[in-house]
Amino acid sequence: MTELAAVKAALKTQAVETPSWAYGNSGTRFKVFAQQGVPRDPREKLADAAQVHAVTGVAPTVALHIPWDKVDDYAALAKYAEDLGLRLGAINSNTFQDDDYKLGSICHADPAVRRKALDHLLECVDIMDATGSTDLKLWFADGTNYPGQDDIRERQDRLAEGLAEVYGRLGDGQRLLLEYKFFEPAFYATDVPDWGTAYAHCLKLGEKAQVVVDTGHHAPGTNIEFIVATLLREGKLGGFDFNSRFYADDDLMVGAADPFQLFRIMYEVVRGGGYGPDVAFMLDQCHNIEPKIPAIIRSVMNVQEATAKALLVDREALAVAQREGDVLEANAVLMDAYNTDVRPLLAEVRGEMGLDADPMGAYRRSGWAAKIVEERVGGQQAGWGA
Ligand code: AOS
Ligand code: ZN
Ligand code: ZN
Repeated sequence: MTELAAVKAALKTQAVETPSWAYGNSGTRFKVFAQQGVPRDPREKLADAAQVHAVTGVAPTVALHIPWDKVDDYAALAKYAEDLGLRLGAINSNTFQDDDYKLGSICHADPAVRRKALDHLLECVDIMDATGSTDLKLWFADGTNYPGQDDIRERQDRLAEGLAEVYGRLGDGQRLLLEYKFFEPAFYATDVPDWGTAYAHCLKLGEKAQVVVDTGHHAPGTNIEFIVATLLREGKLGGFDFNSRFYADDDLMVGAADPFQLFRIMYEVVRGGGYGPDVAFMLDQCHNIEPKIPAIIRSVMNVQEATAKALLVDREALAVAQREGDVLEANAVLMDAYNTDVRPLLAEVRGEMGLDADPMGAYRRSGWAAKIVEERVGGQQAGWGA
């Protein structure tokens, strides 16, 4: 296989998971601008996700959020997804929207609140059993706002104890993916604030526990690709929540704010052997002012473009320049790949996959947007917390 053929083959196997909540109405704490035609239930979210997959060919799975996607029969929902050509992906838990969780969930000082949170997490594993999902994605809003508010170390003990119980419930082929976030909603001390804390817990839990890197969850200036490289070296990178940000956890379209950062991350993924089924490439975004389905299509395309550029890096030339200490040449090799216009290559790849070369245009022409506006009245609010 020529090198280009290998790049194309790799691009054809790409899988980007879209989040159910991105299809519903969302907003900031100031206002939710409701859009017409948004899904009213989980099935309609899946129907929208199927449109994204139909035009991109690389978005075959959808992440669910419990209870936002609560249904009576999860196996039936999985079957419905299958009929649409999709699969259900990560199950995202919610231990942050009930009044009981004001001071935390599995880190709470009150054992009754911890029990409630744990029962929810165990229920999420039951749902995975029914849907065939392999990943339980945990993000905890737990933390404190004021110094002295609670004992930081005891909260870690409670966290470890809770995670161990959930971990023990995992079946074969199931993973626990632990997400970190440096602040918000807690403003003083978040209980899982950084990759180091997440990594330490996952290491103690065992090989089914891995870390999720949400690209919007770091302090400004953080070198995320370094974290990616480190976690891959340790076999602890479980997946990504992709989105982009200018300030904090903005949840904008991935690749919109900083496509160069996305390329650097994808380069470390490719370099570290993480491009494949063992790392989940999920989107975690909210489309507050832009039309949702096209925004998700654009996001998937942005990930594809960054991936194509990462795959195009001339790694041999880079290694030579690095060995020779040729700083400028090494940098130039990387930048050559980044500065390549990969849109024609991706258009070719899509053609070879039997897809329209222009996913955005294909969606526009499909008539789906007008159809859902006509058919769906009173669409769903995605909920807070993305
Ligand atoms: C919260 O900030 C996190 O990014 C979560 O990954 C996520 O958005 C949430 O779990 C979705 O419900
Ligand atoms: Zn996230
Ligand atoms: Zn987030």
